[in-house]
Amino acid sequence: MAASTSGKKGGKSTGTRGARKRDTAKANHPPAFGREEELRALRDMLLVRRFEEKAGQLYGMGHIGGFLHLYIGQEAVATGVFMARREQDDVITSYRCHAQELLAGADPKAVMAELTGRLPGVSKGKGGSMHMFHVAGHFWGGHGIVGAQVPLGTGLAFAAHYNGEDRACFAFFGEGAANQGQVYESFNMAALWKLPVIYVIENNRYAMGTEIHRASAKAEELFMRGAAFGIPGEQVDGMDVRAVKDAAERALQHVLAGNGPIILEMQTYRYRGHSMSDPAKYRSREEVQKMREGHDPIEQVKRRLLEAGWATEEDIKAVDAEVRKVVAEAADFAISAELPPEEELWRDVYAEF
Ligand SMILES: Cc1ncc(C[n+]2csc(CCOP(=O)(O)OP(=O)(O)O)c2C)c(N)n1
Repeated sequence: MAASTSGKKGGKSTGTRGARKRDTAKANHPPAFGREEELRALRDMLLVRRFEEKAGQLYGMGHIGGFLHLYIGQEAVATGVFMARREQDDVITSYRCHAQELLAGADPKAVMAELTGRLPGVSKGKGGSMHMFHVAGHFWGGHGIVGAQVPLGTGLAFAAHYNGEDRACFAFFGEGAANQGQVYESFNMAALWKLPVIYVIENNRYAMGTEIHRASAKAEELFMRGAAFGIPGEQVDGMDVRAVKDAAERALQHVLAGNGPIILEMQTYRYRGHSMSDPAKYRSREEVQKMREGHDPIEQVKRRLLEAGWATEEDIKAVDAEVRKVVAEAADFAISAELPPEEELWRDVYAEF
């Protein structure tokens, strides 16, 4: 499932002329996790999944209005990247942003309260599902305009580079956004100035209802999209949290060594519709079922924990129960918290310096 245009670990990129295939045997067997890493991955992915399931329920009950894009199925991508990133590294993404917000350290209560439009929400109830930030955790949103976060993420990397700070940026975007002009303008500047930015393409195969082959040339090789700029790329099994963490770690070393940007194409899948209003009739039930049964990122971790004897079924259930409690408390808080008063409409319109 994985290929690369760099072929090298960390170090200097070999460029993209004559793209090299990565050692696929190795790519299919990413470095094993230790017990603590497996348990962290399990907890983090369960937190994201249970949070999203609860958000979906609250939407159905009418507690959440407007847009709601869920991350269910894609948990390994954000989780693996956050396991690799250092505290000071920046992260920015699209409207499908609850996972990154939680993993950056935002309080689940405040995240859920943002979804229900309440004052203690992370954006004071004024941003909603698509516009959440966690500055203390170096998470810069949450952007509703497709692709807008790519130049912004490039700018974050420019700031780090310009100020001589030891910081890189992970800029996430979908495979649909990968066809946009602003993405290539960003690639050009990032490559020209050798900016420490890791472009994470979350290839979940559908941009709203459009299957990737209907919209993208060379749909099987999105990791090659930086070729004209000399940006190396790698295709990663985005359903395997170990593969994601490994690739993100190597990509981080690459950009921090001053080699300029790199692209990681995460091959992933979303189980639910694009947003809550999408009945997802453009694909078969069997297709979704096949991914759930054969590739689910959480089931993979559970299986490995059990096989290694690092956890029992009861231990795993206990982690799930603890996460469910956190999420249930977040939901209770979010439906009862105070609504923003009318004067909040006029606050935060312009930045104050
Ligand atoms: C500039 C712009 N064009 C169109 C839209 C409407 N729109 C919202 S999401 C989306 C599809 C994006 O798909 P992709 O980048 O693959 O991300 P995914 O939703 O799969 O995570 C579109 C066309 C928008 N929000 N912004």
